[in-house]
Amino acid sequence: MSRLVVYSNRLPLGSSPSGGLVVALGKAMDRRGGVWIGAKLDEDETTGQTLKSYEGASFDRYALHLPAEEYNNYYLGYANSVLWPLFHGRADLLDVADGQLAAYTSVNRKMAEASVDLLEDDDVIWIHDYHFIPLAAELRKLGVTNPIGFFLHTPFPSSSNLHALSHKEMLLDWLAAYDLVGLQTQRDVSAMLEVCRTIFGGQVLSDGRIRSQGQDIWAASFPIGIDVEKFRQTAESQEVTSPQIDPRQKLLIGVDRLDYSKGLPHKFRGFQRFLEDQADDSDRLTLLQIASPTREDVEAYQEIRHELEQITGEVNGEFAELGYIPIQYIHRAVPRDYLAGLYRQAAIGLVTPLIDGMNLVAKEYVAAQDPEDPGVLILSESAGAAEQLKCGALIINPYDPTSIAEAIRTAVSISLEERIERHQAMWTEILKRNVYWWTETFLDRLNRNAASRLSRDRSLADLETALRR
Ligand code: GDG
Repeated sequence: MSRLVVYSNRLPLGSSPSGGLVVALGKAMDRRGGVWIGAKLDEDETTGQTLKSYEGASFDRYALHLPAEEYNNYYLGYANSVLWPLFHGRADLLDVADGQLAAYTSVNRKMAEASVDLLEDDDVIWIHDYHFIPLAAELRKLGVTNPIGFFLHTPFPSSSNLHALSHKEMLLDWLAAYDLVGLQTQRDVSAMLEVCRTIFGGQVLSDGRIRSQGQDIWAASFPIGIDVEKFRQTAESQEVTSPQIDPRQKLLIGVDRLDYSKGLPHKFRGFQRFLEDQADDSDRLTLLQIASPTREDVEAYQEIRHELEQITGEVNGEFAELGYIPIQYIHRAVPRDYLAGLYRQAAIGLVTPLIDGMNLVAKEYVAAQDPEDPGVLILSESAGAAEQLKCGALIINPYDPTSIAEAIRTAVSISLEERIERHQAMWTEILKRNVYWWTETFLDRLNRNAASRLSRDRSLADLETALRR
C-alpha cells in the first residue's frame, strides 16, 4: 500500500478541541499511518518558515511555522474572513483587506516548497479544505507527478456567491491541478457543475470530467463519516461516568462550534417558540448547548457570541423556575468521552445549521443512542448530513422557528416503535458509509484517476515522439 501524505491547516496536536476535519481524518490516519502536514502560528517567531516535526502519534506529523502577520492574513484573513463566509452563503460577512490573498498564495507556495523533499515517488497525496486549495498547483510546479486529491469539507459555493470573489478565475487553475476533487454531497457536485458552466463556460465530458477553458476537473461526492462502532462503545461506557442529567427532565442536546453557519440563534428561537406554545409543562425540556469557542479573533464570531448570550438570557429570564433552567449554554469545549455519554442521555439531538458541509454531530448523536430506546434526531435540511439521514431524522427548515418548535413537539410524542425504526434506518446508513469507507473509496478513485492521467500523458508523449521522427 502506498504511503499516504495528508495536508490540512490544522494538525491533531492535542492542545485544543478538534473540529470535524481533524476528528475524521485522525481516525483514518490512526488506522492507516502516513504523514500529516499542517500549518501553525510560530508563537515565538524563532523558527521562521521551517517544517517542524512533532513526535508522539501513530503517524508522522509536521507543521509549517509561520510568522504572525502572514499567518493572520492567510488564516484569519483570506481563509476565514473571505473563503469560509463565501462558501457558507454569507457574502455579507466578507471582510476583504489588502495582503490577505497574497499571504494565502504565498503560504501555499511555502508549504509546497517546505514539504516537497519529504515526498517519495509512490506517495499518495491528499489535501484538505479551503486553506490549501492552491497547494496541488504549487506542488505540480515543483515537478510532483504523484496522485493528488483534494477534499472540501465545506459546501461548494453557488455561482451567485462566487461572484463576490475577486480573482475567481484562479479557482479553476487550482482545482484542475488535482486528480480528484472530493465534495461532501450531491448538492455540492451540482453547485460545482453550475459554477463551471456559468462562470468558467465548462461542460461535462462523457467520462464525467468537467472541462472548462481547456482544463479538466474530476469531481464526485464522498460523504464523510465517523467511526460508528467505536463511538457507540464510548457512549455506552460513558453512560455512568459522564455528568448525569436530572432524569425528570427531557434533554435536548446541541453540540456546535460557535460559528454563524451553525444556526445557533435560530435553534434557540425555535426552542423559545416551543416553550411559548407548550400547553402544559408535563414534559420539562432542557436544551443543553455546548458551543465550543472558535476563531474568536474574527469579528463575526464575537458578534454571534453576544447574540447567543443575549437570547439565552431572554429565554431563561422568561421560562426559568426554581429547579428548572430551560437553556444550559456552555461556551467551553467538553471532553469527547463526556460528549458521547451526553448524546446518549439526550432524548433529542438538535442539529440546525443554516448550511453545513456535512455535520458529524448528527452522525455522532445517532451512533451514541441505545438501539432499544433511541432518541430522535432533528436535522436541518441544509446540513449535508440530511442527504443521508432524511430516512430517519425529523427534517426542519432552520430559518423557521415554527418548523423547529413543531419538530420538538413531534419528537417528544413519537412512539418507541417508531423511534427504533427511525434510528435503525439512520444507523444502517452511517455504518455503511463510515469514516473508513470514506477514506478507502476516495483513495481508490484518486488512484484510478491518477493512473488514467499518467497513461494519457504517456500516450501523448509517445505521439509527440512519433511525430518528431
Ligand atoms: C467541518 C465542516 C464537516 C464539537 N464541540 C466539541 C467537540 N466537537 C466535535 C464534534 C464533532 C466536531 O467537533 C464538529 O464537527 P462538525 O462536522 O459538526 O463541524 P465542523 O467543525 O464545522 O467541521 C462540517 C466536517 O468538517 C467534517 O468534514 O462535517 O460540515 O464544517 O466531531 O463532536 N469535541 C469535543 N468537545 C467539544 O466541546 N471534544
